[in-house]
Amino acid sequence: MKVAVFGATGLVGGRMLTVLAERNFPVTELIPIASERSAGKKVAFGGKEWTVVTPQVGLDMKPELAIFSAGGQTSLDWAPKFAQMGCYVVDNSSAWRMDPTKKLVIPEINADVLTPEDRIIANPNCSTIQMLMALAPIYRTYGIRRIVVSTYQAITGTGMRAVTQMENERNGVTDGPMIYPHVIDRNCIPQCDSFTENGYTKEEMKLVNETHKIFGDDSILVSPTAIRVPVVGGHSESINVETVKDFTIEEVRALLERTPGLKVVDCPERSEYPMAVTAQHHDEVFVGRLRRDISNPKAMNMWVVADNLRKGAATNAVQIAQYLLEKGFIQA
Ligand code: A2P
Ligand code: 11C
Repeated sequence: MKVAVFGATGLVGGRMLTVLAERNFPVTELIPIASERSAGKKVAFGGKEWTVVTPQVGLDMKPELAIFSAGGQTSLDWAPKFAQMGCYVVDNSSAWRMDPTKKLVIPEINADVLTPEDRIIANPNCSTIQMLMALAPIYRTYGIRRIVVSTYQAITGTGMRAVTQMENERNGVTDGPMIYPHVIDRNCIPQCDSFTENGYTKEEMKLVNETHKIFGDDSILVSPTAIRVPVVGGHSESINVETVKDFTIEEVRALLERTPGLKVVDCPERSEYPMAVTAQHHDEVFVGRLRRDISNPKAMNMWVVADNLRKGAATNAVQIAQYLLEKGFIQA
């Protein structure tokens, strides 16, 4: 299959190439797309070097599948053009997620909403994916009334330029470009993405709106706080979830342990719990610190960690593409 990776020189794009290769996705021709500045560069994939092309050249090469991760505006500009010529687009940006005509998919949870007519499919935000991976079995079994979530998000979520900012700070370079409004090294910044009119950031509102869309349930109350931390890879989340039905922690642990894509790491007496450094480079979502809320017997607390570039972005997008292939919507 002719596969385009739009944003192939970026952090997520690079990880997409890795995940496509790891999963033996049937790529016969790779079309790496990036901006004019990168045209002509080479990327390695499947034991060969492939030349980076501009979006127009990539479009003219007529890929059958295109995985986009080059920012919202680029997706708005280009995804419809790719879709119009019959290509399936899996888009990792926020551009199409809340469009009622587009599906927002975490394959383990709601792949069944996809039909052959869905030509632009949205990949959810990284912090939503890992939260809902942990909460989906709880939602199905007990119902969910309210979620209170605080995120601790790695700088790779912002892209290459954020990595450069933190490296500069660590190396004492004081006049480098600033992608965040403040220093990030030795700091926690209570702002991910820009602020909206209600005082919450866009990143926080993604946790609310994408949860409603993926579960198909607007009644779930979500109270989010998103924080940027000086971690290179792996988003962490403290989640308090209030259920509709009664639960026991033992039942919930057993339920999460048998859920594909989740890994329970929860042995406090040995100081074993999920952490960014151990979750990085893995595709699973790690869950631990499971305990009943001591202030509310209808709620529980948990700590959820995942590699933001993998399950939070590239892995989820490639899993969507694998589903399209398995269902015969696209042919190898
Ligand atoms: P380029 O490397 O040429 O700038 P990251 O999020 O890690 O910064 O990566 C963003 C990715 O999106 C890069 O591959 C970048 O290409 C690509 N990109 C950004 N803007 C455009 C654009 N207007 N057209 C095509 N690719 C773009
Ligand atoms: C972050 N979640 O870590 C973001 C990155 O809506 O696709 C991805 C932004 C998005 O800052």
